[in-house]
Amino acid sequence: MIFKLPELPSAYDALEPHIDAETVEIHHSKHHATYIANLNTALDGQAIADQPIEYILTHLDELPADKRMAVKNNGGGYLNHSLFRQMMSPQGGGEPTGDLAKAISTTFDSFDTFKEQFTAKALATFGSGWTWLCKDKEGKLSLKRTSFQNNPIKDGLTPLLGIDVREHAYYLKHQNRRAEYIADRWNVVNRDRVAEQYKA
Ligand code: MN3
Repeated sequence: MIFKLPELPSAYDALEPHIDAETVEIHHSKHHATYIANLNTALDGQAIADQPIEYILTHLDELPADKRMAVKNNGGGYLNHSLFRQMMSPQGGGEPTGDLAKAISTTFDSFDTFKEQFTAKALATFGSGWTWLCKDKEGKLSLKRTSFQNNPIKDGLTPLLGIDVREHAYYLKHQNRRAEYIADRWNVVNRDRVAEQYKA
């Protein structure tokens, strides 16, 4: 399989004013595209290349040792950024309803506490990485942080919501103000998609 750059669900400027068009365009057409190009190069001629990316990332030992790091980094970059864009919507933001709202209240006491804890985790990331809301096989929610382009699937978890805190995700608009980027990011959370993934 040749991995391809997914089309964005909405225009580059659709997340304005929270996330600026130039950042979305560069993040998609340069960073995301480069992960995919490097992933395809690293997987060239490998039997595992026909598997879905989730399989590949959890079976790196099926690759020759000298290919594993490139596939882990670039395959993770491909998967994380594919999820990232689906997790954002111009009609996003606000509080969840239904089963997800109940699960968040049970796990974190309230939506506000969940938001505070998620934000604190994202702010405390040193360098690049991701912060995630995940569910385990029993549907239990938890917050996770991964470094570089790692994804919680490596621990058997399903990522429901993730935020990229690498500077390329916000520097053009927010410069060094990561807290403002995270605050803006809450306004475009694709609540419906997070709820769907929770039920799936
Ligand atoms: Mn990124």
